[in-house]
Amino acid sequence: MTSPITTTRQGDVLIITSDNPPVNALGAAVRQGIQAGIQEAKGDDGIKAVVITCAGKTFFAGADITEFGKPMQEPSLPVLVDEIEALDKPVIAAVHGTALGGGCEVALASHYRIAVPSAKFGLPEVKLGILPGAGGTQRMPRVAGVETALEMATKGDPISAEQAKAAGLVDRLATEGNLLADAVAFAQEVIGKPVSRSSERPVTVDPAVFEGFRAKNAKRFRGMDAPNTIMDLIEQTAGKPYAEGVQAERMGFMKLIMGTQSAALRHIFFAERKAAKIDGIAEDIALRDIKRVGVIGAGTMGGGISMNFLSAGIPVTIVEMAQDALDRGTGVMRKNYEATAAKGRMTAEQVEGAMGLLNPTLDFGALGECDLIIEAVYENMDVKKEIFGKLDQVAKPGAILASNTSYLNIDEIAAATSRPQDVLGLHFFSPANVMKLLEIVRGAKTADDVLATAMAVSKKIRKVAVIAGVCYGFIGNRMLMPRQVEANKMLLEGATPEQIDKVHVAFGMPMGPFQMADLAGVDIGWHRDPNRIENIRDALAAEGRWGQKKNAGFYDYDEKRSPSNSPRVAELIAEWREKLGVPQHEITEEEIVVRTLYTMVNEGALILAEKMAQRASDIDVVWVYGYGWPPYRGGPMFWADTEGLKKIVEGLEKYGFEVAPLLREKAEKGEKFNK
Ligand code: 3H9
Repeated sequence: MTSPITTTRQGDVLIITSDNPPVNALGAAVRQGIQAGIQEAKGDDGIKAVVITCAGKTFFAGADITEFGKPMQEPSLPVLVDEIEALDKPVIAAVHGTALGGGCEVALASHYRIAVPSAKFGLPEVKLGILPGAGGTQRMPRVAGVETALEMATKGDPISAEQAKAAGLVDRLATEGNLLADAVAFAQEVIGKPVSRSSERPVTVDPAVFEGFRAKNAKRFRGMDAPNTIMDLIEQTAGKPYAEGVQAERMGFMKLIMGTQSAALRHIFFAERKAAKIDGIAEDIALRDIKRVGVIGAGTMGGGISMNFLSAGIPVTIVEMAQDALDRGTGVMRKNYEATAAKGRMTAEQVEGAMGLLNPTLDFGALGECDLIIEAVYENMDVKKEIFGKLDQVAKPGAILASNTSYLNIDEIAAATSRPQDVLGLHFFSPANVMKLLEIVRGAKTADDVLATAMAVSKKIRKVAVIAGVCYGFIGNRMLMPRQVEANKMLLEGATPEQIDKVHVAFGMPMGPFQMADLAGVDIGWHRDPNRIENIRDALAAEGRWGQKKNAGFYDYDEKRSPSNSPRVAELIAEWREKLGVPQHEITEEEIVVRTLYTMVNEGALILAEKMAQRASDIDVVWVYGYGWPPYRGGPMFWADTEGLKKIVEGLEKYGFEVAPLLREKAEKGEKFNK
């Protein structure tokens, strides 16, 4: 087998080039090749300096994650980076694309770093539940300071080459497109100078930095093993010799990689990528060209959906029925962009650039110029059918017609047109310009190329998309239903909203079912008839307790939106308990877990058996990216596997639920949802 590493010479500089698509992961063959290159430099007096660089779209994006859990092939990455650093001839890392994880560690072990301005540097290991295990926790504080090291290693977000230069991580910026020549010139300048090894630099230790960082991020890192381990490690080893530090790093790495959280996070990494694969459709199927998108409805959803495309440089025609609604909608979009700009995440020109791609109109016929049209009006089948009937008249042949419905039957909507093959669901989550998840709903007649095009478009607008079948609520909302039903029942049986929410927050969710209701609006889906009060939620809505926006919902809120338990809600619950004569019992944490989480797994098993999701890992992706399921628990189906399917079946039976046949079958066979 040919090596992904080649070495070439330019004068007395040895260039070690990796070509290991798609992302130059540092697999065994790459490590062996680099090691051989370093040996070559060591043994040849004619070589005075080394440049390490990569072909293709990026510098090394990290260790090869697919090797984790398999027997290690020599040299390991920690050994290799030490060998790079130990060379007594200058080594220059020439970086383009993303130097991530092990890739960043290779750069840190090199004596100098040169990067093109578009390059990025990051230590994303924490997102896989592990820590930088090839000296990163030790070299980064020495090169860029403790604060930058803490930020990068515990949060995992990459920084730009400019930021890296300001932090001392990059020594020189190269000209875009001229990286190798600039790197060789740099190498020639430093030939003969004593090499500066990162591991030999001192670390400046200020206890206040750790204290401040911990305090600021306590909530963010709640329940998460990796960032907490990384903080402890950097703090405990700062000021200690490098050799001692890397030993502690190794132990921390091994402990984390064996843990369930890391397994869950790695599962989600691959699940997200697997979700993009559509069963039964060839990856190279010809796609439809999407040059302009149409959006029907300039409300919260329509506006948010439009922003995704505008931000990606795709022109949008947005249609409303009345001028004031159109103006209000476009005004909100502009305000949202300006808020992003105020936070420094967009320039004023970018705001104008995005808004300049928007064509707001009252003319439905203007949709005739669009290649993809997304309907985002309120949830009513008759209204949607009428719109799709009209759309059928104006849309050009081959245009993709999508509904943003959260629950309704896509096949029924498609039947209102003469081209059901062009119709599908594109279910965005609110706020649509922020939330990563997109459910692509495949109708009975949706054409393969329509589905594949939607998947490709979702990538362009940086969504994580999952294919769902036509069923009430698709994947996410369908699984939410049993949770809501049981949470409400438990209120009547003796639980309090805070008791149920607390269990969910302790589990790692950003909020529990009642906190979520208050945030979304207790009035959502309410029939708005104050005389028709059928449950506690209706009672709250009828009293104007619509949630956070009214400072009152299932909780009371002060002016800072801090919640407190509401005596009025307790009164209302008590009234309903008495009125319905519901027997009371003490509700334990176990009961809450079974009734609100195990029931979701049960519903997930039904969804899988009905083939409404392509695979269990797709369900996990939906919950992690759409509903705040803690990624370190891997999504409901992965979590069910770690909890034990037998235990889930027993729990469901104990509380009288009908167990989904697929769940029972897997439990009996000792199988898992995710292999
Ligand atoms: C580490 O470095 C540990 C060390 O500190 C210590 C070790 C001792 N390995 O995302 P894409 C695959 S931990 C193997 O769609 P993009 C990916 O699965 C690592 N495979 O592309 C996909 O395969 P497929 C720290 C990898 O352009 C294909 O490449 N590094 C790896 O949207 C394309 O990926 C990270 O965590 C890998 N490391 O984004 C970085 N990375 O086509 C993880 C990707 O079969 N990677 N693949 O589905 C990323 O963040 C993105 O892939 C990247 C490119 C930004 C690089």
